[in-house]
Amino acid sequence: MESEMALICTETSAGIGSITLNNPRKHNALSTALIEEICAVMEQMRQDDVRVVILRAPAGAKVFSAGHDIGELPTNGRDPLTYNDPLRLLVRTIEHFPAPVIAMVEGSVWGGACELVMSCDLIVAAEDSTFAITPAKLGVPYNISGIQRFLKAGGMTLCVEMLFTAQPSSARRLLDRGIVNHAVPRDQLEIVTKGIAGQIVKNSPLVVSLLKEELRLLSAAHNLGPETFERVQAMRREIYDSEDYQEGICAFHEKRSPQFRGR
Ligand code: LCV
Repeated sequence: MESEMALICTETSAGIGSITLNNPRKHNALSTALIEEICAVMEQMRQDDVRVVILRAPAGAKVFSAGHDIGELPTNGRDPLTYNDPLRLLVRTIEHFPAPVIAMVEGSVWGGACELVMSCDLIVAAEDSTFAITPAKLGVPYNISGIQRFLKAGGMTLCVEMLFTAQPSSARRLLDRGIVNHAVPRDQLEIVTKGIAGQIVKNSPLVVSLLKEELRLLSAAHNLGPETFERVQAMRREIYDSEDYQEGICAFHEKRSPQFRGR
């Protein structure tokens, strides 16, 4: 069964649901509208007992997703990445989806889209795809759960480099660190991804669902205390209230390099 929404296309066949980001004009930026479409489709797939979801871009995409829709980031002193930010809702939808979600990555992945991909249960990437974690480039105070996800996925060494430089890293490098499950030639991407999905679909959906929840609970074992949490929130607020935060967004819109002054 195939269907087309404004910003995504979907298909379900033999228990495998496929969601294709389809807003090439904006390089699949994660706008509220696009995220709402994904969440609505995932709810339908949940009701239909879909056993695996593949999240992908159209075949041959140069950009998998450009990350948060920068035009939607607030510039009025409000926290840009709160608990109810659309990306956070999508990340939680994926985490709590009762079946595995596989990110099938082709092209470049930017900022919040890295977090989206890393929230999926498996990542199968084209070997020439790249990943850039960009808050330092844009001047955005990234939120705690997002940083925790990057840290868990990549470990401290790679995480520090990716966060501090904001430069793209190759899928091959991420494969070495165990962040992506497979880095394959582009022409193998769909075959490998569908092969994994096909294996999962053969297994007990109840057990797979239980395993997913157990892994989620076990890997979330180190939580911050309330005081630490509030201290980090206060540090983040200083940034989204800063001139540099405004400058980063402004520079993006004006298509120039930001001039950060540390204020
Ligand atoms: C809105 C966009 C975007 C976009 N939003 O094509 O993790 S955090 O903290 O950083 C978080 C807040 C976050 O995720 O921020 C976003 C991080 N993403 C990036 O830094 C990537 C921003 N985009 C780019 O650098 C380029 O667009 C790439 C390299 C992806 C593609 O470059 P290319 O020259 O092929 P354009 O830049 O011309 O983009 C085409 C249209 O898409 C819009 C962009 O403004 C342009 O719109 P107009 O045609 O109206 O000018 N666009 C691209 N990314 N994240 N809009």
